Amino acid sequence: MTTYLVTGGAGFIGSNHIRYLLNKYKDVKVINLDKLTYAGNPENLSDFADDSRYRFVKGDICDEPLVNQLMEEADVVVNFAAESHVDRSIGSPDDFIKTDIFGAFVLLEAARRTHIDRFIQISTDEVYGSIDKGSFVETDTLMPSSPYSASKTGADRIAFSYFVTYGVPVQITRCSNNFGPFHYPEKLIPLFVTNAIEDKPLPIYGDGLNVRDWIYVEDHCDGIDFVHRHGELGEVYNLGGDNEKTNMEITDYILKKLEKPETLKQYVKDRPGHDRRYSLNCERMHALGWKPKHDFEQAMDKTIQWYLENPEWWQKIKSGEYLEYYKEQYEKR
Ligand code: NAD
Ligand code: TDX
Repeated sequence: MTTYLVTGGAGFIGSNHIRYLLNKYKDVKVINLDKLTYAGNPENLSDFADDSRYRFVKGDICDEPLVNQLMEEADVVVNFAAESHVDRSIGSPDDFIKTDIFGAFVLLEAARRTHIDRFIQISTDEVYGSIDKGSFVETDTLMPSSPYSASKTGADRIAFSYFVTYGVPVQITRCSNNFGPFHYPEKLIPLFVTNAIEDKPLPIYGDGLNVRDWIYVEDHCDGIDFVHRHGELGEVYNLGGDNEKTNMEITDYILKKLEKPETLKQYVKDRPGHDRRYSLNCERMHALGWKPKHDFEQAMDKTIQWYLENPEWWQKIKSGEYLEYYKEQYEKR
């Protein structure tokens, strides 16, 4: 029996990862430690509420005593907990520094003391910064350019230092832009899909020609698990989807699929320090035998369909009611 401590498991990728683990492995336990910030929603895992293998703990990864206590039970840590939205990091970076850097440090310190089997730090392609031509390999210089990506870089390198200095069995994954179900509707794809459904404008930053590489969230989860099973300790692994698209291409795809007019496109002021292009070279993962399994268009169609079929999930978030409601529910326990 392996016990996972998954942090940030009430968010988009963390909840998909917990679902992936519980569906794939019978003999696992999963503890989900999540602070339930605006981005955390325990409803994302309501299908596992009665599963004895799953336990939710509301708490902060910066809370040392709590982290120490939970670490005693854990064999494997997967650290998703983070402030994750670039635009918010531009407005108020404080929580990014606290959670993304200090929180990772608290987890690593606890892991150092308890001798766990594995610590997987979920990093991001944004740590490399922008690239006009070619693709980043894992050994390239890190040049993060937003408070978000700089905070993630801090955590990425602190995790590495805990491997080199203390022998904590760390692995680091750097993934590209995810999409799929339970994606918070402040990010490009879920925002544009839900706005288009409601006939609201789609705010395109700058000229709309910034490029992101997109990966279906289930492929990201699969890649993390593959790194755990087959990767080396102390290594970094790029996880890309091999689907580079301009934001305009994404916008056009969504409008066409939902049969909505071009007039919903609204050009707005650019994001300050907006990285032009992210691109990952994933040869290291390919050489190990891993590739994403989902076709981009099929996964996009599945994702759009999920938002069409689950309006109650995103309408609550967009109306702001949901957060207060859930905080109250958990405060009462
Ligand atoms: P998200 O914002 O949807 O979820 C983050 C979760 O972390 C939320 O449930 C939130 O409540 C929780 N959290 C925040 N601060 C916390 C704290 N102090 N203690 C405990 N829990 C806390 O983010 P996401 O998109 O699911 O991203 C998850 C991770 O993956 C992040 O580390 C992010 O940097 C990384 N990542 C994301 C992408 C992407 O495209 N979304 C790509 C690469 C890497
Ligand atoms: O309203 C918008 N209009 C727009 O043009 C939004 C929200 C975004 N954009 C653009 C900015 C980016 O070029 O779309 C692109 C994608 O933006 P986001 O969805 O905010 O993602 P990004 O900034 O690329 O970061 C994401 O990928 C890497 C995640 O949020 C990070 O957590 C992850 O590390």
